[in-house]
Amino acid sequence: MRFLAVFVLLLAVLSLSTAVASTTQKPNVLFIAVDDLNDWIGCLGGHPQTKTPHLDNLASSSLLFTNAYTAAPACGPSRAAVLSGHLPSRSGLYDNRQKLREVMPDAELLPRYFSNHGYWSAGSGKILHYVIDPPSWDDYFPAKENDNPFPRTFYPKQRPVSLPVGGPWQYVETDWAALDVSDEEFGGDWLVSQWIGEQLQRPHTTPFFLACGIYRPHEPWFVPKKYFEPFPLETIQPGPGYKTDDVDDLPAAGKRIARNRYFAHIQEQQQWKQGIQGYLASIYFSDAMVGRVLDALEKSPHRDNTIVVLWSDHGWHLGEKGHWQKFTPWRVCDRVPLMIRVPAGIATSLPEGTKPGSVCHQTVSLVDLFATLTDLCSLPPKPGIDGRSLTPLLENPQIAWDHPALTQLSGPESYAISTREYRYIHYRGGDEELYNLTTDPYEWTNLADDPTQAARLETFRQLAPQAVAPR
Ligand SMILES: [Ca+2]
Ligand SMILES: [Ca+2]
Repeated sequence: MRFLAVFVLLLAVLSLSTAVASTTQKPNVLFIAVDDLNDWIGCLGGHPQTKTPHLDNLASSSLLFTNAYTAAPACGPSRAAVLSGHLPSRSGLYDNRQKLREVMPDAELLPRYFSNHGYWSAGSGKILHYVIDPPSWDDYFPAKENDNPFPRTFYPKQRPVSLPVGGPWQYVETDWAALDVSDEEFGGDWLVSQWIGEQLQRPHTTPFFLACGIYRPHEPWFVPKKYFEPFPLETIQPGPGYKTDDVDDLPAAGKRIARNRYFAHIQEQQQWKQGIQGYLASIYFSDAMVGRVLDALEKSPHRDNTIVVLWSDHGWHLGEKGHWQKFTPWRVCDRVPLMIRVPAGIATSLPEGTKPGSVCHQTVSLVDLFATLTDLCSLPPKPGIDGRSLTPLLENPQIAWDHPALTQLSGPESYAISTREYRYIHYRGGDEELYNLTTDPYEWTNLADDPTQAARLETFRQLAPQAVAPR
């Protein structure tokens, strides 16, 4: 009897230790989303005045994708696609006015999927579009019960500060200013990076999926004044993709999206340089906040078994094609920063990890992240999702990869398709554009009416999304 009791106890200890070993062996995930960060960052060769030392440093220890595209050029549908694994044309979530849980009431989002497979999932800051979606997380800062992802943030008392209101159409947050506050007094992303850093540095008994949502450079471009200092107003230059007569060769549907009231108003108010300065300062601030998180990881016991993914939900126009803001089919708005770092020896599907400083020019989509992360963490593939694991590219960024990226505009019939060499745009009503990225990375010359491109246009038409979900 005593022998049996000892035997049972031994079995229990053995099975417990096996369970602990098998869970602690799984890699952790640090999932960093930056809001409205376009391709101006240093490691993508963007705006010559951008300062992104920490992003560039992360790229030098990661694999950087130079042709990663968003599933939609707006916060709500882009983030919903990443976290659900479903493109807008599948889910029916096309624009910011649609509520996630009205469109996808039962979707098991990425953090919940990780939780359901033995992970502790937590987040801070903006990961979904202005909601936390409490059932998707084990923990959140601020507390998930309030369903508000933003911690306290300093705002000037008198607003607008810099850009007068042009009319009721103007988004209340379109404004910029250097604030006379410290990072800590500013709060916001500083508090998010503080909480994420604390989670990274404490012991964990289960693997973690930790999501860090950095809100800048989303508007308003209010950040502490020290982030404005490297960008004196008299030195400010437009983005490298700006060209004055660029809209002339767009079809009518393209012209309607391109020139918007914002850019005209900003130019009229002589605030263009100030706006660019505010965006550069906000990028520099967000880079510093990402740096705080990465420093915390560097000093944490989890450094060597944590996968890092950094992505932006979509890009931004600051005058390119006469446009200010987002919601467009062009590359400055649809191409996004994406980097993935996998340390060696932690992912069964990628034993060597990613090669530091490697670069992949193949076309990928943010919707691929769901399948990629479950693959890297040896979780069962989620059935029925869009996208595919990028692990083969993480292993060898040069391999053939013919998977065009679909970026959906605000409805089923308007979209852009990106390959490594070309981009095709289709608008509801039938207008089209075509660009050769090899010779024309800023999409200045629309080739849709060029008779020599007829066969290529036809090939792209065949790639139109099929069986699209209604809006
Ligand atoms: Ca956004
Ligand atoms: Ca043009």
